Amino acid sequence: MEKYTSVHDVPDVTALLNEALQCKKTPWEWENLGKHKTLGLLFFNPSLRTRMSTQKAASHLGLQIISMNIDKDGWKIETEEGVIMDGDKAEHIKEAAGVISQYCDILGVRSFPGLINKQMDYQDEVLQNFIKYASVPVLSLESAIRHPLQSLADLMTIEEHKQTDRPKVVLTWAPHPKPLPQAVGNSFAEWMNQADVDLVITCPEGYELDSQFTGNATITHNQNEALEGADFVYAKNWSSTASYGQVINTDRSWTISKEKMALTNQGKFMHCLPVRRNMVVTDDVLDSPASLVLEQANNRTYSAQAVLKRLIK
Ligand code: SN0
Repeated sequence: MEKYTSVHDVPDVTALLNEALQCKKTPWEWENLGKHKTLGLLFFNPSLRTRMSTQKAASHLGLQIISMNIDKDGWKIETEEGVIMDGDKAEHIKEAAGVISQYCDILGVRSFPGLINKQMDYQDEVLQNFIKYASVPVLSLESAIRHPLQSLADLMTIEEHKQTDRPKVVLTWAPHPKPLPQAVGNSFAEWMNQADVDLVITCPEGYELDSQFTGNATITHNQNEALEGADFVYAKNWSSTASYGQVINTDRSWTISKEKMALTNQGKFMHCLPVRRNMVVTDDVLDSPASLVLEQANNRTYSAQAVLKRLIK
């Protein structure tokens, strides 16, 4: 693989899934694969799981790691072409990417959307410019519109817990006090379209995700109807798509509760974390055996390891 930014970079999703499951069984089997190579991790936004799990995955492969909170510790980066740099941005992405490519053999980038201008965000400028100007493979650590390492870990978790060949997977919007990216929802939907699942997406009006991600999913504004018979309930907040980047609904009846889970087929609860307790999901669901959130987080290490293995080669 030349880069890892979406499911479309993966020629064989099932093979990558199996590779990730194998990494979980024998994490140290390839401990010399990354010997004398360096993984760079650039964060324009906060991270807990992505940073720690990707570093752990890299250490399983013998990679050296350079990690940087570039928003706090680096120069402010310009991404526009041909501008007069007379503002607060000291460094152009052309030089930054060129320089980092000399220090690192693989480069991971996290960059969230501005949530002001949909067209700009959906061009995924920061990630795309790193791909354009870096001479090494680039992997997304969550971009403005996708979170593919999370989605692969989610696919692993579903594979490990499914009771039927074709489980019903429900992606449901849930309330949140802040406007959040659409990346996790987009990416999860896109990956589930490549998996053998019955995908249903439910959200309030004005929160419909772009059809390039939702694909063949059934989409409904009726959450209770969606949850009926669900094997997996994947909750996530995202900001409005119609009133782009805004919070236009705070209806707490969308919170996933014991009552909501009772509509499912003894469904499992999933969330990428961090999760706002009693906004997105109630304590009694999150603290119950139905919750898979820690297993999802654990699988982040092995999804990252499988991807890094392919990028090293
Ligand atoms: C990010 C998101 O894309 O929704 C990262 C998820 C992996 N989540 C947040 O920014 C949560 C922030 C909050 O205040 O709850």
